[in-house]
Amino acid sequence: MTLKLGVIGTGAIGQEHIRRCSKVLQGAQVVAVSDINVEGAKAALARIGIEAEVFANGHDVVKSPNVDALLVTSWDPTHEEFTLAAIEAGKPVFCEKPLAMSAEGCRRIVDAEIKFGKRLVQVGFMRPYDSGYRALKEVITKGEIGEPLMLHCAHRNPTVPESYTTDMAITNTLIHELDVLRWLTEDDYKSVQVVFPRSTSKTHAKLRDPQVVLFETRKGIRIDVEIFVNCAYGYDIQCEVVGEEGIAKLPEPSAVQMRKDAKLSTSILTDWKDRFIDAYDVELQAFINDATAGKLTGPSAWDGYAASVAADACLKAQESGAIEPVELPQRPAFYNN
Ligand code: NAI
Ligand code: NAD
Ligand code: ISE
Repeated sequence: MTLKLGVIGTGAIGQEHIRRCSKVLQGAQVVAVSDINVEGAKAALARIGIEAEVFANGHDVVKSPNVDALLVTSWDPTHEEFTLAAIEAGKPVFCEKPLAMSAEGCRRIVDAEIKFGKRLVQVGFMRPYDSGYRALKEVITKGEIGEPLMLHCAHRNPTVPESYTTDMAITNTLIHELDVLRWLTEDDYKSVQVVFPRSTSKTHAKLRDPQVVLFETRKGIRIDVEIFVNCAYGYDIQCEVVGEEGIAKLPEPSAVQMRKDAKLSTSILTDWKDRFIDAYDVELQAFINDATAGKLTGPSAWDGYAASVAADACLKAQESGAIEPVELPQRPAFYNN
């Protein structure tokens, strides 16, 4: 059976996901797309070399009788609306991160899904599908470094556009760590503080960059995450776990080592599309398989909600400078495996 997909948002990642669902993965076909930039959507389909119906409004994609499942890859503030519409239509939906702009918005999605009575939402948290993160988790789970005590992490992008503001370092960028570090440590956040070092001259008036986010978890693990989105030199994701008996570090992406001109060097990637290319393939193949089988198993609406509860506390901490509590309610039984 072929799962017929509708894609809302044909920008950078929308095009990447259309390409992989059409040319790389098995069991799906993109039959409809929409973007507020309709000409851009048509040009994207032509570039990728597929034919699909182009709608001016994402809600028409959701309602189309030809569409079995949705990919929401439009701008962050539009995710909640389209995910709620997909649930109302009873169609599985893969929604890029963040699930919504606040915990309150995510909660509306969680409540709608529970009311529907069956999981329909997978959030685009791809790092748990990354082979490096999986290897790191295995080391921790097997007890090879003893109990984790501290994590030192960095999320660095080479540059961001003028439209990217201080809050987006949390809601658009740190949101990946907010999810993956819960998954990695099997723990939840207790409190958070945000501190601002001296700003880089490469930033602009509406973005304080870099930022350092400091967490304490319920088990007492201390986590520091540097977010630096104008780091200039590359796209660089770091995660080091300090345990009682040793230290485990996220592997670097493989790259050829060069000896040339009296230098020993390896290249650093510059784009998230390349850094997590395999993880995106695996997460979407899982969504296609699970949606076809009628049982979603990937990052859930509850995971999206949990990350956004922490994100809300981070946003508060950016403003207050104080240590802010992170108060995640008990997970409903609906989300137990
Ligand atoms: P983008 O700006 O390239 O694309 C967004 C697209 O959404 C644009 O084409 C825009 O015209 C369209 N759009 C906005 N409002 C719309 C509406 N109401 N109806 C239809 N189309 C609409 O942004 P990008 O980088 O592709 O990001 C899109 C989403 O993907 C974001 O939510 C972002 O957080 C997420 N993302 C996830 C990544 C990951 O690693 N999982 C990586 C990059 C982005
Ligand atoms: P983008 O701006 O390149 O693309 C978004 C597209 O969505 C645009 O073409 C825009 O016109 C369209 N769009 C916006 N609102 C829409 C709506 N209501 N209906 C239909 N289309 C709409 O952004 P992007 O980089 O592709 O990011 C898209 C989403 O993917 C974001 O939510 C982002 O957070 C997420 N993302 C996640 C990762 C990841 O690593 N998981 C990477 C990139 C992007
Ligand atoms: C982008 O939307 C992503 O999700 C990337 O993975 C992240 O590194 C980047 O900071 C975001 O803007």
